[in-house]
Amino acid sequence: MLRLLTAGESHGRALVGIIEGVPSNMELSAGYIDRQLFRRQQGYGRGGRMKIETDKVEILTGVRHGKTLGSPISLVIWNRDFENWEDKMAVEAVLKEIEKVVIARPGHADLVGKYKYFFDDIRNVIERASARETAMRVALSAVARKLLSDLGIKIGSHVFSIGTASYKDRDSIDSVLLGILGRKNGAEGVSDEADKSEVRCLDENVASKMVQQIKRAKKSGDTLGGVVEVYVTGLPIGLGSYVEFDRKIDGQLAQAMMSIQAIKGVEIGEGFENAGKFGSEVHDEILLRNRKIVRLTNRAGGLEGGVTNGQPLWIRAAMKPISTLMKPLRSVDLSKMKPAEARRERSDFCAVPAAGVVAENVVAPVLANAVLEKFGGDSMGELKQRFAQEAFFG
Ligand code: EPS
Repeated sequence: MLRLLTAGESHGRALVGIIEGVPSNMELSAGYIDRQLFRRQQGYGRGGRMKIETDKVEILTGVRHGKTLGSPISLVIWNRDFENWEDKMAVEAVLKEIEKVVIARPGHADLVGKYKYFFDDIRNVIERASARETAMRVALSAVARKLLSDLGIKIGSHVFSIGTASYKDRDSIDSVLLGILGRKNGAEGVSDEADKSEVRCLDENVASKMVQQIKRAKKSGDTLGGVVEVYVTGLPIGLGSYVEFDRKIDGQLAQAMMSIQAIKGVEIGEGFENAGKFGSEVHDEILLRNRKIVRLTNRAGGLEGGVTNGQPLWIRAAMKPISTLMKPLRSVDLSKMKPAEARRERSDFCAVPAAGVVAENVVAPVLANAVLEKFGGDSMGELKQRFAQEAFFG
């Protein structure tokens, strides 16, 4: 089974990570991981930091001559911005006076972090709570994504809405998605198309409305959230299980998505929309065609009973607007216990396009774990052989 661990402060020297449990003999290069890191850094609405960082991973252990060894794989991403923060983020004590952050931003981890860890400087909280952490999470997840990709399991995402800029109805986007998902590249084709847009949106008109909204938010010192959708194709029937709560794969996927910074809602398919409909309008009928079971709809989002059902997996996630505002909200100076405006910090205005890339990557370890649990194997050859012989797609 896969185990992942990340470490690193946003403006510290580096982000580091370990992934353990990857079978041997899987081809893996830094370039494969870097492609996901590059995609995560794109998108209209990012702030100044992304001009400083060009994230590249170094593989330190677990890979030899381009193939995994079955041993723990450790990665490092150096923070380029660290050179501007050497004193502020020094490991050793520094003699200089370092200004403390004492005003908490509403919606951020600032206030709770200060009280939980007993800090007099909110900088200690900001540094780890920052979404910079997702760079390493994506890097580690990309390793699991490679494992899935080698088995033909493809992942993709697109941005469904930013602020109120959204598709008018589901049908207009579903017909486009259905076409893409049916092609050779499966769900990865969704990302290939979405990546052509600066907001990762599949429809030009909706995309330009999204850009307009972000521009307006930026002008007024505000921020915006949105909804992203992740798809996975090539999944066999039977990943996850209904027999015990913690083996339900929808629960595991929700945890992976919900733990991305600023994600506040997760649904499988259109979970919330379906709650207001009749059962007859929601469930996907089971039909026979040429003695084969077929489903004409996928409202369940590829999961029934916490188990993959052979249909494309479809997960939606809602991101709240970023909590660092240039037009700050009211807060409190905790050193003086007096009202104050929240701190203005360099920040993104909208990171929804990047969140989609993070989301599509973080589902990979969950699914790779389920694949390893069901099919097993210490080497990629073994896993591939078992998958080819035993995977049932319906
Ligand atoms: C972030 C604030 C900004 C973002 C950062 C997340 O960083 P800074 O405060 O250094 O300008 O750029 O995102 C990343 C660094 C990244 O790699 O995604 C925050 O407050 O969470």
